Amino acid sequence: MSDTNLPLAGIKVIDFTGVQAGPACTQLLAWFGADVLKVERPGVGDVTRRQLRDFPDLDALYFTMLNSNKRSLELDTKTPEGKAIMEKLIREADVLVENFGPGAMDRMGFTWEHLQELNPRLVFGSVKGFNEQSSYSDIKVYENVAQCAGGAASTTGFWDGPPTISAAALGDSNTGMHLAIGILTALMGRAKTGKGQKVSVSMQDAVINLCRVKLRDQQRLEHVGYLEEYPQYPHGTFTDVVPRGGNAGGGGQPGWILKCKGWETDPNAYIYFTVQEQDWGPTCQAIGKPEWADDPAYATARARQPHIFQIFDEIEHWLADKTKFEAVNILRKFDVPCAPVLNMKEIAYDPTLRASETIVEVEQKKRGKFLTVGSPIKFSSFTPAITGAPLLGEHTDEVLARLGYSAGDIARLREKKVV
Ligand code: CAO
Repeated sequence: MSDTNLPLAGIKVIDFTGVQAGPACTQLLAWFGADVLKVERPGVGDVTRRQLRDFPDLDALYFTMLNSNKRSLELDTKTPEGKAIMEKLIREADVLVENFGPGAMDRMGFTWEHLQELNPRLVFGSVKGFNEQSSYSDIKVYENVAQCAGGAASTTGFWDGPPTISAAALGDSNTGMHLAIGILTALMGRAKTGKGQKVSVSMQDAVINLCRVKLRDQQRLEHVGYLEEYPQYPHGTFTDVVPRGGNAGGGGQPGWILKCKGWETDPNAYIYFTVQEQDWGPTCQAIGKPEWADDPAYATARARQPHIFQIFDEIEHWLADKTKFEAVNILRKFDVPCAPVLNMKEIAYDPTLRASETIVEVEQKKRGKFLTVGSPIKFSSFTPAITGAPLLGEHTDEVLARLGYSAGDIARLREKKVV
């Protein structure tokens, strides 16, 4: 499918975002065909251009992996001329997205009221750490702060260790994905009403949305005093707060991470093993314990739970001479829900993830080839083509010329460091 036929072709997005939460949202819109213009501080740009660099002077992978398929305009929106250019862009845009610290947009003069005056059809997407009603709404927030405020940290990790952060970007990219859904919804709404609206997503709220099963567990705990799928049941103790459950399954099917051949030297020689209620019989066959299938001490979930770790120990004996891949290849034939614990190297070089374009190799100006994520959303009529990220200000001249600025005007603006 050519770029002009992509579903979001013709949608103009001003990407006034930085770091991860905002850029992840606008990158998704760009993949699906929107014209996404990143507005960045002259000479500085998105802070991630310089964060965790692997080569001196090159845009860092942190930046290139969150800003593919976009264009870049250098613009100081705090100067009168810069503000006037931004207003021209807003007048003709469909979407404006920002994720600055609390109050920054208002301080620049871009209040929601002013944005509506400039363009009543504008969909304005905004990310903050906390929502407007929150008593923490004045606080700046990064990923791990959101994971702590959103319930993820208190419920992740082991009961005898501290609250733990997940490596998955529950606060950042997850919030960006929520915002993208909100923006697309507002665009659908605009098609009916002709009016834009403000779409706000807080990082705390987005994390809470993903922690809904823990909110389920809090209520179950209050009703019955225990949580039977947690390792604390039945021998440990429960308080009135959802505990950390280690690697226990979060649904009705118990599971755990189990050692495979080589675990002594390879920190990822493990599989996730699920004891699925409806497939207990085949599971017993798979692990060489057919006698457990009808044994009353093993045959029901309730009977197994008091000695579930003994059962996992036995399964680990069975796994001792099998690699994680060999084990999964056997277990899959018996319908056991399982997977190897894949390390990032295995993911980076997995040929099937390359074939599905979930992981893609992209050409980046100055850098050359690098690996990044492709769209995890697969469509039947197109596959988003992932391109490189823009250099800082790569499209400044082209954008200003289209707005009617002459080469002389642009040179003057550059001299005054407006662009
Ligand atoms: N021209 C002129 N000024 C610009 C500009 C431009 N093109 N782009 C940004 N600025 C200004 C902002 O207006 C702001 O100025 P003031 O503080 O004077 O109002 C300033 O740059 C810095 O903005 P900031 O507060 O967003 O930056 P920070 O580095 O201090 O904080 C962060 C970063 C992420 C903590 C904060 O932006 C935040 O809390 N954002 C909301 C939550 C969020 O999205 N976090 C996700 C981050 S991903 O981990």
